[in-house]
Amino acid sequence: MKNWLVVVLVIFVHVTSILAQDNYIPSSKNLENRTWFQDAKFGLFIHWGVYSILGDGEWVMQQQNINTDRYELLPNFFNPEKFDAEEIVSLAKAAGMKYITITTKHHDGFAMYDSQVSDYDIVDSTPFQRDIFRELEQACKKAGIKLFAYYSQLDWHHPDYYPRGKTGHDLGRPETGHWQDYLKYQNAQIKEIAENYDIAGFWFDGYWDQNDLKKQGKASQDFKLEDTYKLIHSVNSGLLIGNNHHLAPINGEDFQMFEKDLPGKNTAGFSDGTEIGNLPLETCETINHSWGFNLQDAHHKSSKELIRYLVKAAGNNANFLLNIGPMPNGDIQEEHKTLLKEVGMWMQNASETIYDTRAGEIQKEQIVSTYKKDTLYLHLLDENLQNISVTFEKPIKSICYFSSGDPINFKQQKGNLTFDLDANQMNPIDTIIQINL
Ligand code: FHN
Repeated sequence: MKNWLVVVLVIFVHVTSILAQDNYIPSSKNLENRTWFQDAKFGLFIHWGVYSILGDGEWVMQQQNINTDRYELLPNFFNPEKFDAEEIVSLAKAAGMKYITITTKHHDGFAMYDSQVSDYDIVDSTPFQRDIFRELEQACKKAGIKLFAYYSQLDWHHPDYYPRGKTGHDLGRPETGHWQDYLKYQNAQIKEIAENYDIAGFWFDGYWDQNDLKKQGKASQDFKLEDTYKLIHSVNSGLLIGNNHHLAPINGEDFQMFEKDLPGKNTAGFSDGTEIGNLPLETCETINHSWGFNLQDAHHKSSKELIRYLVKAAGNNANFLLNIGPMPNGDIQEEHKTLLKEVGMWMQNASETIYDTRAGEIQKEQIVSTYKKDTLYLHLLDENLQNISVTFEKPIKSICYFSSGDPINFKQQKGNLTFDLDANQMNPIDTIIQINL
């Protein structure tokens, strides 16, 4: 072989091995956890912080331009004596949820766990002095529910979150700061959460605060995501990392989430052109119109809407993370408790068609499908449907109504499956047809 060719080959092998090191390879524990995640299908999202006192959502600091020194008064009034981790976990469990994702720090920068890196946290700065994240961790463990930590990378409180991104400009902070020091602070908090709490993973948010500037060609700061992800996986390679950056997955992530939209849709404006990657998927949505507690928001979704969202998410291969915002006293609004119970009642009968499933091949406007092993479940989301005609080529053994078990006569010709529906078997929320293959 010519000398120059040997040199080129050596360089090529060296460069590819360096690249390979940079490419994240999930551990087998991580892959197992991803499968658990995909099987779990349904989780409870909790947005809770000192902002709940103001009853105007989690963006109140930004929306009302509250200076940091005034906002810092809020922890003094935060004493949620009705907070009961076990009650919240049992609400989630009764709803059929398998995990809880709660804000350990939202954009306001206030930590809802006992941070050793800062005293701006629930234990050191409130009269309550209890670590609600620890209490949830214990309650979750008892109930067999997994816990995820939401963490906002955007911070409206920390002085070193500077230069600022697209938000947090009029909050009275000095126009100075050291971005690298903010990253150290952020990573120290993330590390202590990963090390000190028994969690299943991280749910990041706020990356878009800088990235949206970058998209507009303006100067922006780099969160060095891959460093943070490496740090987390070096503490525990099994931890699942997702980031609500509204982009296709980035190296080091383990699941991809969509905000207020099913994968591939963009009705809410957060997923414009967002590619669906090949990681496990999740979609999050509010139970009313707000994430954090909003006193005036009475736009509660119906249990029918929530169940249908869950079914459609499963039919699109995604988990559904349904959000509630506890009140400042720690209690959950009665309407939300009732809705969770109603969803749970539906799950008691139909969870078999949701858990452990993957998206089935039949998807139409009002028909979604899920499958596992040799069973395909057709979810009919229109009670007035009279017959079904869909492309389906796999050989079918039998078809029945899932709830009654009553058989359905069908025809399958040239890859087309047809059958009539019995109006008496139709359900106003979701008529489930079981197809045995
Ligand atoms: O700004 C946040 C918002 O408060 C909330 O946390 C949602 C949840 O998906 N995410 C952000 C917006 O993308």
